[in-house]
Parts: sequence; C-alpha cells; structure tokens
Amino acid sequence: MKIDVTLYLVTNSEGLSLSEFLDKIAQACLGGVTLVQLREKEKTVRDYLLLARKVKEVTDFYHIPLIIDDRADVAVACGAAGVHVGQEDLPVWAARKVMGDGKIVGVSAKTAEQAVQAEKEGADYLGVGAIYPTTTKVKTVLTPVSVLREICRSVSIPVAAIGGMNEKNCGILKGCPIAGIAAVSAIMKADDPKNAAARFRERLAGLPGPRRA
Ligand code: TZP
Ligand code: MG
Repeated sequence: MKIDVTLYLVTNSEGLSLSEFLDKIAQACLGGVTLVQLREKEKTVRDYLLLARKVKEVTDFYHIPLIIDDRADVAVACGAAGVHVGQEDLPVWAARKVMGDGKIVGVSAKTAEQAVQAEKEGADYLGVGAIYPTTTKVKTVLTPVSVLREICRSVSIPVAAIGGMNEKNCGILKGCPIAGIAAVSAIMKADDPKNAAARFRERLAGLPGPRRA
C-alpha cells in the first residue's frame, strides 16, 4: 500500500469544540497534509469510535487516508485506512492480523532494533521521535537525529520524524533520509491551520533527503 507521510497531521482535540476540531482538520487537509492520524488518549472507546467516524467523513471528503492511534478495533469499525501502534500497544503482527493486508500499520520506533523488528513484522511506516521537546501529552524521550538517521538507514519503509517539529525548525533534518514529518501542535494550535500546513509543505519541499514516500 502506498503511503505518503510527507506532512502527517496527528490530531489533538484538547480545548476544541467538536466543530472547531473538525474544522481544523478540514483546513489542514486543504493546506496540504498528506495523512491524518486521530489520536485521543482520554476518551472511552465508544466515544473514540464516534469521533473517528466524524473525522473520517472529513478526511474522506479531501481524499486523505485516516489512521487511528492505538486501537485496531476502532480503525476497522470506522473503516479507517490504518492504525498506528507504539511499543506498548498491540504488537505489529497482531495489529496486522486485525487490520488485514490491504490496510496501513504504522509503528513508533525509538531504536534501529525496534525499527527493523517492526518492518519484519509487517509495518508500513515508522514514526520516530521526539526530535524536539514537545508540549503535547506523550510518554516519550528525545531521539537524537543521529538515531533517526540510523533508523532510516536500517529499514526500507518510510520514516516520519515527530516531536516538536514545525516549519521553522525542520531544517535540522536537511539531508536526513526521512519520508516526511508528523506534527500535532504546529498545525492543531495554529490559528490558520490551512496556512500553517501549506507553509510547512513549502519548507519540506526544500528539504529533500532521499525521500521515500
Ligand atoms: N510521539 C512522539 S512526540 C509526539 C508523539 C505523539 C507528540 C508530538 O506533538 P508535537 O505537538 O508535534 O510536538
Ligand atoms: Mg500508542
């Protein structure tokens, strides 16, 4: 399955009404994000599914694939394009079994060993970070750019860098063979997410490592 992680929006609905949240996602799609992940840590699984169905209407409208964080069951139930799992979630092989072969399984990896293992088990892409400190609620530690490079060299699936990334600091990854960048705050907290995503895309176009989208 072809996956474009060039500019990967990871959502955060905190502090937003439902309509504000859906509108931010729609604006980000208009601005040029290539993939959207619904990421909710506080909701019941039932509310997560309800929200996923609403978000999917938006992403479908813009023909952008939707990935569900953590929960393969929610991903299947809402008809999402895939699921994203971390090192403490369903193992990759199990997520693949639930999702089926035609769907996307993304994985968070912090070391080359985890990356290689994830690829072996059937991951379609990797999220690697946090590259910079982040204000988004997440259990993570910083990943040096040297490790990001090592991970990119160790696998043949696309790698997206995540964590504190924005249009101004993404230059640090110039020449690094990532396939793209994932961001929460840089887009979700922008007053104009369409413009934020569009500017980010422009900066990324000037950053080519050997990209593997
Ligand atoms: N995984 C590693 S850092 C992070 C996740 C989900 C959060 C990134 O959020 P932001 O706001 O783009 O720093
Ligand atoms: Mg997770």
